[in-house]
Amino acid sequence: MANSPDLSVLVMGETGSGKSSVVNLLVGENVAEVSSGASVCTPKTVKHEATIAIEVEGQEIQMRVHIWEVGGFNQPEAKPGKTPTTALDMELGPILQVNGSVDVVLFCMQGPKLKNTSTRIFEYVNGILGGHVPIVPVITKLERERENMEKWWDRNEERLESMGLSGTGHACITGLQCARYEAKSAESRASLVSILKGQYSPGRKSTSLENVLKKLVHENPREYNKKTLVKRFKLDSAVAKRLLQ
Ligand SMILES: Nc1nc2c(ncn2[C@@H]2O[C@H](COP(=O)(O)OP(=O)(O)O)[C@@H](O)[C@H]2O)c(=O)[nH]1
Ligand SMILES: [Mg+2]
Repeated sequence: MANSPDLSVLVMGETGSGKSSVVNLLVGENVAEVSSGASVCTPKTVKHEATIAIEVEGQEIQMRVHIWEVGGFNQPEAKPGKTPTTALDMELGPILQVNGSVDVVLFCMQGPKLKNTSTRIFEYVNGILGGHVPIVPVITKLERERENMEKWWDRNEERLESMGLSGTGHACITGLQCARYEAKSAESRASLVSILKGQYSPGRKSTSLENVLKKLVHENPREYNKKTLVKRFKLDSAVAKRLLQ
């Protein structure tokens, strides 16, 4: 556990689930490249910064947020039962080097086309980060939901609960920012900000990514040694040594 005045957020989910759009909503500018149907988006993890005004006990404060759009989930065709990803640990290594801690995971899933891939990716992410950090489902692409976007949750709550995605809050959103959906877009941003605000209690303890990776390394001793940690995860040798202790 570590104290940090800033909030660290991991935005995860399969390619096309709307991660970059969520980042742009939070930052308030188009900083993350949204993939078009034609272009293959980069599988790399990218960091963004946001300053978000929130009210705490009647006072406006500027919440500084480090947002990591985590890549590496670009193999949605993985065979059933196989890990649907390259390696989350490989993505977490560099984040650990730069950031050290994490407060919350926003796990993006497209509501109208909720896929089994998302379920498998979630199980994998949950296996590594679950129990350490809240993993909050962000259901995207809901602008065509009748009445309000939250209705999606009412219909699908049980299904998500059966996946273990419950009790951590949620957001039902659209990542589209166009005149037609202006009100829904503002609502979506407010939902996301509200999740982040909920994690931003003063004096809170952020989760140390080093501890998360340490546990992973110790649970899978055959997979990890100093050489793989330094080379594959691009970790400093001192950090690699600590993880193996
Ligand atoms: N209709 C709709 N399209 C969206 C929404 N969010 C993202 N998209 C589209 O879905 C595609 C993938 O979005 P992107 O944010 O790049 O997803 P990422 O690959 O997870 O980063 C792009 O074509 C976006 O324009 C949404 O809320 N509604
Ligand atoms: Mg993206």
